Amino acid sequence: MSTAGKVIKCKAAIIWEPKKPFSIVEIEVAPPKAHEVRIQILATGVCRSDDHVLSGALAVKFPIILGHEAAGVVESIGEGVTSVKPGDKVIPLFVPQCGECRACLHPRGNLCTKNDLGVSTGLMADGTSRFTYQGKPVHHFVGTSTFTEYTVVCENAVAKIDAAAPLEKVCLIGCGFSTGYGAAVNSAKVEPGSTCAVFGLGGVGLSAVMGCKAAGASRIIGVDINKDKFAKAKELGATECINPQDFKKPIQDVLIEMTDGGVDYSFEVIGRTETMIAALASCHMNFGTSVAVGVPPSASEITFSPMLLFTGRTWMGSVFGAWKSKDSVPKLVSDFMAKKFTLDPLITHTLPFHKINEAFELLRTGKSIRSVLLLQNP
Ligand code: COD
Ligand code: ZN
Repeated sequence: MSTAGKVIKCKAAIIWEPKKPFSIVEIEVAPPKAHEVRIQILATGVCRSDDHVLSGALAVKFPIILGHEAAGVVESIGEGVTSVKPGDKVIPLFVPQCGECRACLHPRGNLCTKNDLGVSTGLMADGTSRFTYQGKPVHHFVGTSTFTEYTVVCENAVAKIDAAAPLEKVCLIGCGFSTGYGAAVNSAKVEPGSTCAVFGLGGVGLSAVMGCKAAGASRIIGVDINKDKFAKAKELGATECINPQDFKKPIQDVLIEMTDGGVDYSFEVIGRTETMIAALASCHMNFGTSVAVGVPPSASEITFSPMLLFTGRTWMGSVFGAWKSKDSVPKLVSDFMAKKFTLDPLITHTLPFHKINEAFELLRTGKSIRSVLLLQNP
C-alpha cells in the first residue's frame, strides 16, 4: 500500500541534548510539501561533524536528528518536484544547489545560500519541521537528517544517482569522500609532480590523499598523531607519514626541512586552529597554498603572523570539496561505478542502525575510518 501523502511512523535516532547518547525511538515523518522529497534512507555514514554536535563543538537546536552522509530511495515527492521521482536512488545534499543564488551562478561557487550550515535553523525552508516525536517537533540537521528510516529534504538538496549504485558504499559521496577529494582536485587544483601534506588521516583526510594522488602529486606526506592511520594512508597514496609527537620541533619546521622550503599544497583536515596555522606555515612561503577543510569549534579564533601571507602564500577554505552538489554528485557516483576511485578502504565498519552509539564510540576511539549504518538491506 502506498505511503504517499500519509504520515509515516518509523525509527529514528534522536539526540535530546549534547554529550548524551542517541536514543532510537518511533517518530512521525510528515509528507513532503511543495518542492520537497521524502526519502527512505538505506545507508548512512558516521562523520566527525555529527560527533561535533554531540560534543557541543557545533551549536544546533535540540532535539535533533543528525546524519548527513547517506543514500536511499525516493518514497514520495511534493508538488512541483521534477528532478526525482518515487523509486529513484538518491543522495541527500547537506550543501544544496538552488541554481539561482550568486554562489550557484558563480563558476567557482558551491556554497548555495539555501544551506543550513553555520547558524542553523534546524527547520525546512517554510520554518517548520517534518519530524515529530509524540506530537512535538524534532529539528532537522543541515537540511538532511539521515539517522532515520525516512527523512524529508528540499528538492535542491537531493541528487538522483545511478540505479545500479551500491548505496552502502556511495553514501560516502554525500560527505567524506567528496569533501576531501574535491579539496585536492577542485580547491587546491594540485598539479602533477607537486608535493602535498595532509594533516589528519580520517575519512576526509584520506580522501584528500586520494585526490592528491589522482591529480598526479609525486610526494604526499600524511600527518597524524595516531600512527595506526599510516598503513591505510600509504595504501591510498601517501608516500610517507609522520607523527608530530615524534619530533621536538614544530611539525611545520620538520616539513619545511623535508621538502626544501615547504610543500606546494597543504590540507588541514582535523578542525583545530593550531593545525590550521601549522599547515599554513608548512607550505612554501612564496607559492604554497594551504586549504582549510576542517571546521574548528564554533566561536574559536586564530592569531597568526601576517608575514605568513605577505610572502605570497595562499590560504583558502573548501566546503564539500568545492563541488556544485546536485550537478557533481551523480557524476562522482558514475566515476565510482567506472572504477575511477575506490571507497572500500574508507569503510572499516558496517553496522545495523541500532548500533549507532557503538559506531560513534569507534570514531571517538580512533578505531574506525568510516562506519556505515544500514537501515534496511540495501
Ligand atoms: N595533529 C595531527 N593529527 C591529528 C591531530 C593533531 N593535532 N588531532 C587529531 N588528529 C587526527 C586524528 O588522529 C584523526 O585521524 C584525524 O586527525 C581526524 O579524522 P576524523 O576521523 O576525526 O575526522 P573526519 O576525517 O571524519 O573529518 C574531519 C573534518 C575535519 C573534515 C570534519 O570533522 C569537519 O570539521 N568537517 C567540517 C567541514 C564540513 O564541511 N562539515 C559539514 C559536513 S562534514
Ligand atoms: Zn560530514
